[in-house]
Amino acid sequence: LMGADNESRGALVVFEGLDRSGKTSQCGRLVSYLEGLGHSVELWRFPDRTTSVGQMISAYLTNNSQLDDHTIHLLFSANRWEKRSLMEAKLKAGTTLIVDRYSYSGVAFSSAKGLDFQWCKAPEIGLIAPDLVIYLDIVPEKAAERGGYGGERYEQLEFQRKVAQRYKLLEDSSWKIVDACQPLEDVEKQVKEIVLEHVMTCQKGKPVSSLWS
Ligand code: DGP
Ligand code: NA
Ligand code: NA
Repeated sequence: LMGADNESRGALVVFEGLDRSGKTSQCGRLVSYLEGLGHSVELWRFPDRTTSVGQMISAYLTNNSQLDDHTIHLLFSANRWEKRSLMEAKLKAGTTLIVDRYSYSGVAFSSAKGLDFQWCKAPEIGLIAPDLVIYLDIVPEKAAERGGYGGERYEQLEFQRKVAQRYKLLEDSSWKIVDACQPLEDVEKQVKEIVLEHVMTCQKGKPVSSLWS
């Protein structure tokens, strides 16, 4: 069958947004929904704190270690690279991946510290490009009110404001913006509609491509 591989491949769907924008619950709900429709689907997240690189990242985020800004940036990127081949294999085998954060977090958070924007993008070149990025859009003040932030390094209002500005510079044609200030159920409904309309049909025949495209 011509093009059978591409036609049957899974979609790479990435969720992005500020801390406390609701990504983690929306990812979980979407995975359950797609499973219910009979799709082969897996929930992934970055950073993946289970690997040895991920454990270094986790220690940094919980303020149990100090690292130079460039160093931690490259570790976050390495954490995505160590999963790249598995990601490609899953997609080609027909499994859709719903991913909680990806390269956009990498660039938005590090450049918000003042690192050069293009320098931040460079190590992400060659990672698999998402078919769809769902940006859960929430004003930083609203996010901060949501049960308060936990104690992790980046969970501060002033810093999250800068991250939001950087995210705006990363928006491209693969992005769909969802108003995350709405009730959870309304966000969920919109996310499902977007995924059904733009991914579960559109990725047919579209080969896996690379960042930044
Ligand atoms: P999470 O486990 O999704 O809450 O993410 C942990 C924190 O790390 C969160 O504040 C976002 C930030 N983060 C996620 N990915 C990256 C990255 O690639 N680079 C940087 N600098 N920060 C990241
Ligand atoms: Na967090
Ligand atoms: Na999260």
